[in-house]
Amino acid sequence: MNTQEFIKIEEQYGAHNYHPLDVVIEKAEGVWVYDVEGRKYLDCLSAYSAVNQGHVHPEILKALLDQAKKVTLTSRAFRNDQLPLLYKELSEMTGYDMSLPMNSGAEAVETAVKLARKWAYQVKKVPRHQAEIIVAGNNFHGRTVTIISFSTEPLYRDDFGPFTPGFVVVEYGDAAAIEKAITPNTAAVLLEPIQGEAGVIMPPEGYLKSVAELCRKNNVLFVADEIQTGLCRTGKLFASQHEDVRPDIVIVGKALAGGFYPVSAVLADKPILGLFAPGEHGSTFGGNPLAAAVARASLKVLREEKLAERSAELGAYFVEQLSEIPSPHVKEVRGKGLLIGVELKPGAGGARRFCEALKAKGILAKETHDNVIRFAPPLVIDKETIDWALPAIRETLNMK
Ligand code: IF1
Repeated sequence: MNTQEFIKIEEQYGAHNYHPLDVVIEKAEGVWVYDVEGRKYLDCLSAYSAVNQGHVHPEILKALLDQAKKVTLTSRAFRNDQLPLLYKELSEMTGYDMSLPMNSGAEAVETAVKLARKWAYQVKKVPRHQAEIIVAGNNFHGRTVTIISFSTEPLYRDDFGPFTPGFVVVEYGDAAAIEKAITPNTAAVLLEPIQGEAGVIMPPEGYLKSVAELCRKNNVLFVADEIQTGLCRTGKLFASQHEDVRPDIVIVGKALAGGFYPVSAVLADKPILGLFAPGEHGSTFGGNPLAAAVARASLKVLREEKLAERSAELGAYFVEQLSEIPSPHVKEVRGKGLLIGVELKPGAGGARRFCEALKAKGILAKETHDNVIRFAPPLVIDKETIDWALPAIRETLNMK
């Protein structure tokens, strides 16, 4: 079947909860993906930073296959030989005492919300069920009803009420707004160190440091959602490390399993994660041996291939080259490591048409929030490939 035939079937039988580019991918390797008609594309989205290690990384594939032949799922009613090793390796790599494994990013965010509330009631002695969590406008933390309850994007919220209470929205980047919003019932501040979906929005220099200081002074937990910005994407293991900030709780997902399997986790020290008692929280697939084996291999690739350093070096180069492209449409080029956004001027006609044009030139990028083209290739990209892409990007950014 060809592209159109696949699209026709998808449109007929699938819910239309996405508006994807009309490219039907059949296989992928490293930074390249191939469609059903054999066309080759540079992946500049990395499945929203889930394949930082590159598509179908051989070492992670081997870990998946070797484990899948042994045992894939035991449930947490019994123990397995992979999860303890993942716990230990996550602790050694991130410096947090403990972790709690889940599957999707949203499930890990929900876990962090429950953990912050539990800490508020048991440790901070906030009156039960009155805990407040401060979040930022234009946040994106997932699609569950509780998470969209604190979204400010009507598209993600409308028609999905009634909403979960207990969340206070403040302007992203304004530490004073957080200080004003803190009450004796505040359990936590939940932030993305860089707002991905909002359009690669970087907070002002020192913002994260100020928020961490405010949290410390007011006995409030600082929760960082590093599901998209973490695991080397921005040039360090965690984006919060660019400001030497160590959040109380860190949420990871996506690249934690290199694009092979949904694996997420909440990281924290024992005084916080030690609060969960048996039976209080869980998941059928959370921490299964296949997930743990894949996650262990994915973390090993991040370390051994020094993907944080690579992201920092090649991201700086990519941003510098993009910034030098003269274009009547570009308003700003911004990014940290290989998480890059090209914001277009309002009169440019929207980022979608530029992504369509890039697709025709063999580059797959995704618009976010109408006017921003996100460039986030797998961190295994090399300078030669960036140089290969630049002329096509230059031409596209100068189209009528
Ligand atoms: C979609 C966005 C990106 C995330 C952060 C939690 C989650 C995500 C910072 C939830 C997930 C994905 C979800 C996917 C598209 C993509 C996305 F456009 F939606 F916002 F990356 F920017 N925190 N982001 O970025 O993790 O439950 O999906 O595993 O829902 O369309 P998940």
